[in-house]
This record gives sequence, C-alpha cells and structure tokens, in this order.
Amino acid sequence: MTRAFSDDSLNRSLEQKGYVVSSLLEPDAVSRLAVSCEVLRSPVTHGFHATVHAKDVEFRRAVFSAITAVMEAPLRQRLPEYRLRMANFVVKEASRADSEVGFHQDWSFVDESRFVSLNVWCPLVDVGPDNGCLHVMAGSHRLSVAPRAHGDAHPFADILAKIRRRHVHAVPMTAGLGVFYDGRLLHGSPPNRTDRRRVSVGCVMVPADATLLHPFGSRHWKWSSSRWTRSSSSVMTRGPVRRVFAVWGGSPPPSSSTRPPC
Ligand SMILES: O=C(O)CCC(=O)C(=O)O
Repeated sequence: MTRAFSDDSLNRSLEQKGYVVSSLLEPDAVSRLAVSCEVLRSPVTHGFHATVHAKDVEFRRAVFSAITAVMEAPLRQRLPEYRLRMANFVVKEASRADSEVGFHQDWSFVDESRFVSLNVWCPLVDVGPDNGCLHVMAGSHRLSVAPRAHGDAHPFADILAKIRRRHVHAVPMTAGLGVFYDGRLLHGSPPNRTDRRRVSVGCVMVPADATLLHPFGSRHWKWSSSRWTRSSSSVMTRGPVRRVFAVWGGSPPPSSSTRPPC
C-alpha cells in the first residue's frame, strides 16, 4: 500500500480508525476558498448540495480549478505520494432540516485490494453537531471491500439504525482542519440547524501510481469471492476513466487503464 502521511503515527491511526484529523489550511486559504464558493454558486433547491452534482461541466471544472489552486500544495505536503483527482464544494444551507446527509461510503476510485484512496473533507467554517459536522463510524472502512458505484444499494441498510445508535460519533472541527478518511469509512452529517451556511470542501486523493478505476452500473454485477460476475443481461458501462472524470469534474491522470476491476 502507498504510504499516506510522512508521520507514521498518523498512518497507524488511519489504518486503525479509517480517518485522521489534521491541520490543512491557513486562515487566508480558508478565506480564499470561502470567496470562491460564494462566487461559484450553483442554482440549488436542496438544503444540502455538492457542486460535483451540478450538470454544467464548465462549472464543475471552474470549481475544481479554484480548489486546486489553493489546496493542491498543502495536500501534497500532507500526502506526498498522493494526487488530487476530484474536488468540490459541499454546502448545507442555513436552518434547513433537509440538509442531513445519510450514512454512506464514498464511491471507489482505485482497486482497493491494492490501493487506498483518501477523501479529504475540510470545513471553511467551524463545525459541530448543530451545523452539520461529519459523523463517522471508526473502523468501518474494514467492513467491506466491494467496489462502490453511484446508485449502488446501501450494503448496510438493514443495520444502519443500530450502527448509528451505538457506533457513530461526531467530529467537531475548526475551519481549515481536514478529515482525511478512507473512502470506505461510513460517514454522514446531521442537518444544519444554525442560521449560517455551512461550507466545506471535499476532495479525492489517489496514490500517484494507482490506475483510476470507477465502476458504473455495478448493480447489474455481483461482487463475490473478490471478483465481479454479471448478475443480469445488462452490460456494465465500462466508462473510460476520461469519461468518468469529464462527468465528475476531476482531472484525468496522465495515463490510466479504461477498465473497471472485473
Ligand atoms: O458535507 C457533508 O456534510 C457530508 C459530505 C459527504 O458525506 C461526502 O462528501 O461524502
């Protein structure tokens, strides 16, 4: 596995808990990103919204560039062997009950039998349970190894209520700290009940030598005994990596396979 942090105590913590909270941005960088998030506003109706979901490709590219300009260097300093591949603003509007984010794992972007991709969530305001800080289940990154596509059924749907009652805790943070978490970690966030927008940045960091792989339509495929088998006549969309990144607004790697791990 690619070494993530230079500091081994952080790597041990990441391996055990599935996440690490560490300093990331200086106050002026936080301010620059907060301004970008104001300027690059997408028309939204939901209490929670992520710019990666916007339909306008140019808009997503503009967001990616604005975030990269500020965050690439500090991220590279924390994770020297990783590269920034996706970045977006994640916002909870003020006083919105519909801004909760249910517990989920993030999509997979690499072959996780060989690599760990890390997601970085960095609030641009101080966050706590009242305005929707992240809540995580420590250790849950070890629960499943199947690739994760958008649209997949939730693998833990039937035990989610129990998990939330017993195993989930809040991660309050000041602006500019980052949660670096394994994409398999179960996480979510409560609604923003305060009268101020909660703005954060979400990024995907991938080992520099990892091929980017993102499964499409895996509900038509079954993951068992560490391999994909087709479970219906529908063909899995073997979206070339370039298409994935055109769709989701990240930067394509210099060279990569176009095949999902099946
Ligand atoms: O911003 C939030 O509150 C949650 C974001 C999240 O869960 C994600 O980006 O995967």
